[in-house]
Amino acid sequence: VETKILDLFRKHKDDYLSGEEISRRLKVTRAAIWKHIEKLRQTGYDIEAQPHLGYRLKAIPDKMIPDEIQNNLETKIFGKTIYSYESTNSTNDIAYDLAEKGAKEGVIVIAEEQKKGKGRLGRSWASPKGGIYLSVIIRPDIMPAEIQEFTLVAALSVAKAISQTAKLVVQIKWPNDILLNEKKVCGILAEMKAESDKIDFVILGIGVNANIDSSRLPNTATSLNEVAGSDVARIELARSIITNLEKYYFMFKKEGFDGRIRNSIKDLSCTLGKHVKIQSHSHSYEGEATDIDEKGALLVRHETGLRYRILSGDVTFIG
Ligand code: BT5
Repeated sequence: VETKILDLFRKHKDDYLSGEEISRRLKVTRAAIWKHIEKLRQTGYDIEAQPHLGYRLKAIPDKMIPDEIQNNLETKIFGKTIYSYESTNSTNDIAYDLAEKGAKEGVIVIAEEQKKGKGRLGRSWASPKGGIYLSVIIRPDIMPAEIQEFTLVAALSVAKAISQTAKLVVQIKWPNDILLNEKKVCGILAEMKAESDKIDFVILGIGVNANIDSSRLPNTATSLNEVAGSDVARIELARSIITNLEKYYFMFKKEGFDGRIRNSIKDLSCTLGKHVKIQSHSHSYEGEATDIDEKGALLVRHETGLRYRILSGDVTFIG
């Protein structure tokens, strides 16, 4: 019923709707309507009540409410089910559990904040309120070694979403970062459950520093509102992230990585052409980053002419 009430408010933007009218349209009693309005208020909706006039929606809360994200969400499967949390340890952990229990492709978990946000290799991800913490379940038919491609597909999707909604110019730093003004504004963590040659599922975890004061972030980080000068619309951004994720995931399934996706990633890359140092497992490599290959690996040419193909690692720019 709450979703239906919200739909009515949306259709009659800025108008008052009498309790009688809502009750007639939704075929529930006025007392019940009042209760649902109270519930919406508790969620954070600012609903004004005027004697003789009725109810009016003054403002929606700045919260990642599934109903708001799903409103006008034009996807086939991504985001049709969204689990949202005010606070949780890690959205990736919740999505992993759901996937193990059989949750379908496209199911999404979001949180306002994370207590134990995870980066790669046991590192932590600062996750204060104001950011976007989102994990999506996918079940691609690929080999475990191909997971790197999905990290890049997710990075491409988020980069497009940020430029489309916040109108900011961002770049992809191989393998899993999005940079804004040369500082990290988003990180991607892809986790999977796989047998030797088959993937059961992949969790794509995305953390975006949307509206966060930089004092709450590491020195190497920035946030969208810091650069934009005002808060960005988080719901719109989340909706765009989900839409782009589905778009590029479907494109991946149809055309593979090596084609439009790879080209777009290369276009947005700030890694290519740079002199880089890469720490990968126990090895360290240095040289010029020359290409991202058809499997998402980074190709590096050392000054001696030696060439490396690197699947994952931490990149630092030199000089
Ligand atoms: C990442 O790891 O960049 C992956 C981050 C993924 C976070 C999402 S949020 C939703 C989902 N649920 C989770 O629990 N995780 C995912 P990595 O490349 O290892 O980078 C981690 C490093 O980035 C840290 O060691 C810090 O130096 C830095 N860092 C930590 N928090 C940051 C933040 N909020 N913004 C920018 N940099 C940060």
